[in-house]
This record gives sequence, structure tokens and C-alpha cells, in this order.
Amino acid sequence: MTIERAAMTIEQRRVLTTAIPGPRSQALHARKQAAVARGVGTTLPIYVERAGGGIVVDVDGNQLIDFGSGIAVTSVGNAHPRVVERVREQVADFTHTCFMVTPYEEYLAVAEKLNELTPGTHEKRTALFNSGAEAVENAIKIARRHTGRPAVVAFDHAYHGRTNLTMALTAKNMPYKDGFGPFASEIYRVPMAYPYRWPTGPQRCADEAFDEFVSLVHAQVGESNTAAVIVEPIQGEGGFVVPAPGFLARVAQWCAENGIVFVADEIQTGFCRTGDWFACTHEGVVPDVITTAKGIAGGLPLAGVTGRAEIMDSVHTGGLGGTYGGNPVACAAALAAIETIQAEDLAAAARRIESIMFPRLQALAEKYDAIGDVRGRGAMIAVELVSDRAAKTPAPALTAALSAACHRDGLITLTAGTFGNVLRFLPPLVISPELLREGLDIVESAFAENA
Ligand code: PLZ
Repeated sequence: MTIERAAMTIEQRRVLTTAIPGPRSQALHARKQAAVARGVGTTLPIYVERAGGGIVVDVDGNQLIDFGSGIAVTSVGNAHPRVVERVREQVADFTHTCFMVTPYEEYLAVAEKLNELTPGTHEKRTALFNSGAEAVENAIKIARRHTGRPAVVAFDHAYHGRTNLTMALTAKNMPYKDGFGPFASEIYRVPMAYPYRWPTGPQRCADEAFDEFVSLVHAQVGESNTAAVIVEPIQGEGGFVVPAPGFLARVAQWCAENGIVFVADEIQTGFCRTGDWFACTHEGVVPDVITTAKGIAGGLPLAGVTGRAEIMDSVHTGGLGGTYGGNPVACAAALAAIETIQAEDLAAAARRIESIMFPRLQALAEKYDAIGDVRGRGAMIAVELVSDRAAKTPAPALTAALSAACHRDGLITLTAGTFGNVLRFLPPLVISPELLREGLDIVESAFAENA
């Protein structure tokens, strides 16, 4: 398949040739049931043949608008020509040596980029891994080694992964944790400054949540036992919860005063998804350690841990690594993705997406009582659905019905939230305004039909 065919000639247009899913997808899905472990779920069982820009083409010839980006990964669009080219070159040169055995420059270039682009001008170091969960695991290892302390504090509604330690950090039981215990010890949970659901209202949320955080950690964990506080600057799987303004900065400041490593998990929010390189920047927060993945490499598996040099270098030589971490092909893809984000100013693109999406969803919220909250930043926007606006009763069935209606009409949407009642939108940052508007038209008709 030529690059042109893969990425450039996919007409940026929605086309429905069959019902969704079509017969070929259905046949493949039957094979899936027989061959793939049931635990690996499917949001929308169309089987993909090609994808590019803001369009996903399935095996039946349907062209769907992508409001998911493979869960916030293909920010530069799927199969971006620059990514494809660099990956092809790299695969032809060499596919793997193991960076810990005989290193290569591509890893260094990605580390240098991460050190440069992440918030703060202090001296930094980076280590590369394969997945977000692996990056989070390593951030915690590093914080424990640096502080010599065991405890880690995580938040309500947090999502940090599916491995044993990251399951323990993840808040939601079903489907992530149910029956998979026992979990890693020394993980403590505190409330998130969740403005929409804060009992005394959004105005008091930042102050009260901060006070509660400090008093819980003090009383139940002890500052001097605490290695790290880990937080998503905008929560992803937990429902695009944007912490009340000022909350993150106060937590980070308090961590600094107590010798605790403040870890920002920017795996979903990073790489211009929210309209800046990293979501911490909107809050003026400079994390000690930051985890990245997803949007970093245009669809190839790569993750990073970047942090203050003295924290990162507290680990003995040989203490960090893995066979594939910082694989050269994934690094080549990352260099191409980062170059693309810069060349095409995708931070501005994310802000443009917000400026189109947010008002449309707010207008919908005026029309439909089922929308309790519209929130998010850049190209990470969601609506929280309720069956009773005053009581804020979560409406997961309506959320599922709305998402299903979007799928049927050729729009890939995702849901989220601890209560399963958040419809979230994560379009590729390169999506055309026309496709974005058409996608929003589909969302609007889903509401007209269901809400
Ligand atoms: N931290 C903030 O968003 C991954 C999970 C999808 P991995 N989110 C998508 C699913 O159901 O498994 C994520 C995240 C944040 C960590 C992770 C974990 O990243 O690359 O999936 O391991």
C-alpha cells in the first residue's frame, strides 16, 4: 500500500454503504468471538481497512467520522504521511537492537524533545517505555526510589492503567478491577475537585477539595510516608473532569513543601490535545514528573517518563528498562508526530476544535435537560448526562443509546465516567471543520431521537 493510498487519498467524507456494522464486519466479529478472549471488549464492531485524517474506512466500504482517535492517540490523524515515511525508513534501517544493549540516536532525540517540551525549564531526564501503564508504573518506582517512601496518593475517578499497580491507582471497579485483586498496597485515595459534583457547589470546590486532600493525607497516610501524588490534569476515562481552577497548583505546591513527588499523568491530555503541549500549563503547574504516551507517536506504541534530573537520576543504573522500551520504529514515529504537531500548529487546531464544539454542545444543553454539564478543553470535550438535573442522577442508559445512535449514523464516539454517563469527544486534531460540524450534526440528531 502506497503512502498516498494509506493516508492522502481517503476522501474526508462520511459514506455509509451498509448498515453499521456491515456484513463483512459482522463476519469478522463472529471470528473474533471464537478467537479472541472475551475480556477484550469492542466499542464499535466495524473492522477497519484504512484510516486517514478524520475518517476511518471499514471492510464494507463505510467511511466513519472519527471522534475517538483510538482513545486520544492519532492526534496528527491516522497514518499521517510524515509518520508513515519515517516509520518506513526506520523499519528498513533496523527494527530493534534493545536500547539497553546497543543504543541508537532516535531514542535520544525523543528524550531531548520531551525534556524540552514538558513544562518547566529545570534540568530533566527521560526514560521511554511501551504503554501508558508501564510509564505510570515506572514513575511510581522512581518516586519511591527518590524519596525512600512507600505511599502513593491517587484521586477519585482516576484512570492510570490495567497492570497490577496501575489497577490499584485506577478508581473504577467495573470493568477495570472487578475480580482482579489483590491489588498493590500503599495506594491511598482522596476526593477529586470535581466542580459539577462538589457537594457545596463549584465555587467552593477548589478550596474545600484541597483542605480535604491535606487533612486526609496527613491523618491517614502521613506526609513523611508519601512518595508521590499522581493526578491527571484533566481526568480521561473518569469522565473528562476538569479540576476546579487553582486546585492542581495548590496540590503541587503542597507536595513541594513536603518533599513529595508531584506526578502529572498526561497520557491522555498531552501533545496538544487540550490546546497546549501539556494540560498542566493551563493551570501554571510544573510537575516534578510527567508521564506521556498515546498522542506522542502518531499511533505507534511509545510512552515516556520525564522528570527533574535529580529525581530521575536517583535510580541506580540498570534499575529502569525493558526489552522494547523506546523501540526505534516507535521513536521514529514520535519524531515525525512531534514535527507534525509543530509544523501544522496542532495546538491552535485543538483550540479551534474547542471553539466550534463547545458552543454547539452548550446550545444543546439549553435544549436538553439531560445534559447536566459540558466540559473539557481543546479537543477533549464531553457532556455529562443525567436523568434529573437537580439530583444529578447519572443516565448511563441514555449515554449508551446516544453513542449507539452516533455509531449507526457513521460517527465514532466513546463514553466515559465512573457512572458511565459521559459522552466524550476526542477528534484527531487535523479533522476538517466540515467533518467536525457534520459529526456534531449527528450528535444533535442523536439527542433529538433519544433525549
Ligand atoms: N493514564 C490518563 O488515559 C489510557 C484506556 C483504555 P495504556 N487510557 C485508555 C482502556 O480501556 O484500556 C491511560 C490514560 C491515562 C494511563 C493510561 C494507560 O495507558 O497505554 O492504555 O497502558
